[in-house]
Amino acid sequence: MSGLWFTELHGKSSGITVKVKKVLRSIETKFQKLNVYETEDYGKMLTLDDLVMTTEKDEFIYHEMIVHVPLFSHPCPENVLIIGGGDGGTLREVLKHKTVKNVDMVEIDEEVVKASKDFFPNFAKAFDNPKANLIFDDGIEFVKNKSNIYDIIIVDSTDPINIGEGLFTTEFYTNCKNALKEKGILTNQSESPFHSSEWVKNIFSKLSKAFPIAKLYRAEVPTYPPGIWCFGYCSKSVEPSEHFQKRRFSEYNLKLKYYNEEIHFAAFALPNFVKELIAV
Ligand code: AG3
Repeated sequence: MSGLWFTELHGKSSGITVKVKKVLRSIETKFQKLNVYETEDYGKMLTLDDLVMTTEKDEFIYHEMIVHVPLFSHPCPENVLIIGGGDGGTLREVLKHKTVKNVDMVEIDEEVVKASKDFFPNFAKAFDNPKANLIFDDGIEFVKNKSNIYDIIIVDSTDPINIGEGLFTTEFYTNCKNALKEKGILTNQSESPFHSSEWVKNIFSKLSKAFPIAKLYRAEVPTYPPGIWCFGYCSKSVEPSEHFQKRRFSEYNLKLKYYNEEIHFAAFALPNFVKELIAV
């Protein structure tokens, strides 16, 4: 294979390889290695510590799913907290909801936001919205000792290694639960059951310890570790299928590329090997 290629290894002996037209940024931030590539097939691509975070071509799948499943389950989401999500894709989707009055976005690494502003205009436009309140801080510290504040918390993090690790503990999830109001909902990215089954199992077991309602739902993200990609859904009282906000969903009539009413329900249907993985 001639030319420049980026490879993310999934384990030791397989992975994803993408042909690169141009390296747009390559820096070590205070927290991690950050790269932006112009790729042949996926548009611009952001990687952190050589893990694919997002690409222009397939970002809609992950961002729509981590956002609209909880926001169209909640009866009236007004105050939202995003932890991580520095590229702005999650924020952009949250701001499509007219009920939302305020979004706190707590990102640890300013350079991720800067990269988004420099290279991903379709994400970064969200930062200019007056409802968006950007905070550069450690999400783990931010949620400590907060009680009854948010309707929705979305944890849009990297993998459970390095700086991401603390966002996958029972203590952190319990702090999130306390920061949520009674009808509050948390979603997070919960990895690939095909590729990293132990992570999925651990994440789910911790989420279920912290919340009375804990579920996994799924989507397919072509540039992430293979097969199914999981999201955690947790709440103190709001069950996603029972509470689907049909009227609001129809009224908004959002032009989305992945999420729709059927997907809202179907995403919670899990293959047997995943059910077995998370069975207690
Ligand atoms: N969050 C990253 C999901 C994890 C991807 N893992 C991997 N490639 N090994 C995405 C941030 C998008 N806002």
